[in-house]
Amino acid sequence: MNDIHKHQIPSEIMDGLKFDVIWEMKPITHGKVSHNKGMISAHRFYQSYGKVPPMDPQAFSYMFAGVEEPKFNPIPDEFLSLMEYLNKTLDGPDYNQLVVNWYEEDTDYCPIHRDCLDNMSDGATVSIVNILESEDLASRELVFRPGNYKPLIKIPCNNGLCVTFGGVALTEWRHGVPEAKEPAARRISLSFRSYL
Ligand SMILES: O=C(O)CCC(=O)C(=O)O
Ligand SMILES: [Fe+2]
Repeated sequence: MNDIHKHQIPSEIMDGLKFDVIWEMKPITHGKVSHNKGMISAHRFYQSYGKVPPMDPQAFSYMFAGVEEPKFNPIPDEFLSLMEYLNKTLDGPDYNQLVVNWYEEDTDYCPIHRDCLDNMSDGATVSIVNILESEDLASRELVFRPGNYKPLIKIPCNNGLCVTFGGVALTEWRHGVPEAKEPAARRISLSFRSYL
């Protein structure tokens, strides 16, 4: 696989992912993420489901699950046909973990980071699927930073777009979602991972 691969999720599957239904699943408050400097507030809403990897509190990485009190939330039924589709379609180990991020305000963002690789399955990729409130408003961008002096790779997060990344894009590059520069559609991102 190329390090970043983009493809569109078939409409039969997107039709089963209703924006309003998933928006209702949003936690009440912004969560906290574990960082090398301790727990810091996230600038978006997020929730993790499925396999929770053991957490190393010293690790320099964002860890979206198992913070404070590691616990296992099963992946909600709404997302299972999408996960089965991805597991059937994509090479590599099956996904067993899902982080849902909800971006409400234009100022919500996901800081540039590398995903936690501890206990990630060998040869794993991460797939991020985008669900937008409306196609009439601007889309946010998912940005990859291959290195300090290399140009950024900016991917407009249109509805139904799946961005799959592995190899150095996963293990060495960093990625994030900056604040929207113009009024943007509310966005839900579903990020699938495979942990041992
Ligand atoms: O919302 C996004 O597209 C980024 C999410 C992300 O990087 C993550 O959950 O690790
Ligand atoms: Fe990430």
